[in-house]
Amino acid sequence: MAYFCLNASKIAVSFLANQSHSARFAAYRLASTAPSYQHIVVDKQGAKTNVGVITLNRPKALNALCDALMREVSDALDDLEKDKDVGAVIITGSEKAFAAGADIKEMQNNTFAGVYGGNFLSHWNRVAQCKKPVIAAVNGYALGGGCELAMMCDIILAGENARFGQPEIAIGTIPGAGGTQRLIRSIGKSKAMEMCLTGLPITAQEAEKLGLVSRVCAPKELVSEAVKMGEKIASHSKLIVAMCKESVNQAYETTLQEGLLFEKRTFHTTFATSDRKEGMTAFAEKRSPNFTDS
Ligand code: DAK
Repeated sequence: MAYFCLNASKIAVSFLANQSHSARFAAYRLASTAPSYQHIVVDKQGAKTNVGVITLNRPKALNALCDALMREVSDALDDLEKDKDVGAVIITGSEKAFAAGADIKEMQNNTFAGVYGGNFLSHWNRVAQCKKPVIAAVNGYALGGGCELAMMCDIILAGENARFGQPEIAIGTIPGAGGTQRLIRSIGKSKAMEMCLTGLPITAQEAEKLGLVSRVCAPKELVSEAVKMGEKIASHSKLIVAMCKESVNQAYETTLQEGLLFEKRTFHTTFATSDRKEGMTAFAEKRSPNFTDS
């Protein structure tokens, strides 16, 4: 196992010469040096090691999203966003749990004054603010904050065993990281209301039918399928991908007319980039484009 430096300040990369799950994907493991991660593992995967993979790793608590874990996710995203090679990021958990929610035991003695005054968990939004595409690869439980974390991602792939739910109502509170807002935009009012008010989860198959997830895979193939998707995205211009993500997200944030205007202006802006010219020239010359992300 050979180690080499990727980011002098923070990240060391170890080449895993005999990564088993696919000969097509050379897998690299990022071992954070200062500070090291306690609750997550960060890898770079794919044939070109250009897909960042953040694996939530608190198995005894079913990946309950304690404050320290979410801060590590933010730090990892900071690093992967700065990494010029990385074209897409995956957030995943274990086969049993993507995440069973925010850490209830950590929250149980909080007070209104404390959470309101301290702007409790406000850094969670870092995931939704990532400029690079983020894919959630969800096996097992995605409950409460786990479901909300998945919905902060751009695309959700689900294993056949995935369960999505907003059970906060059963512990005397309500969703606090987008469950009452993003769910309704994704699956409509009636089903979102049903999930939030009953607290009962839905299956991966229902989630696919409702449009919450883009595809359902065999649990063991979930991460490699997500990496394949990440590689496809990473094969395009990172600059244009970021513009496209920003434009699609406008559909969530604005009216149709404002969104259409944003899209048109962003489309026009692609004509100020080298990659737009290269992409169209390569098509006309019947060759693959050489994008420079500029
Ligand atoms: N927090 C802490 N520990 C948890 C946990 C959680 N959410 N979920 C599971 N665990 C722990 C259990 O306590 C148990 O620990 P030990 O007893 O072994 O020490 C261990 O994980 C295994 O769990 P179980 O024994 O319960 O396992 P089962 O297979 O029997 O049941 C389950 C699995 C997922 C059905 C069950 O554990 C469960 O119902 N978990 C709680 C699910 C839940 O209610 N989730 C919502 C939490 S509230 C915000 C951001 C986020 C949030 C709010 C605001 N802002 C940005 C403002 C989010 C809030 C939430 O998510």
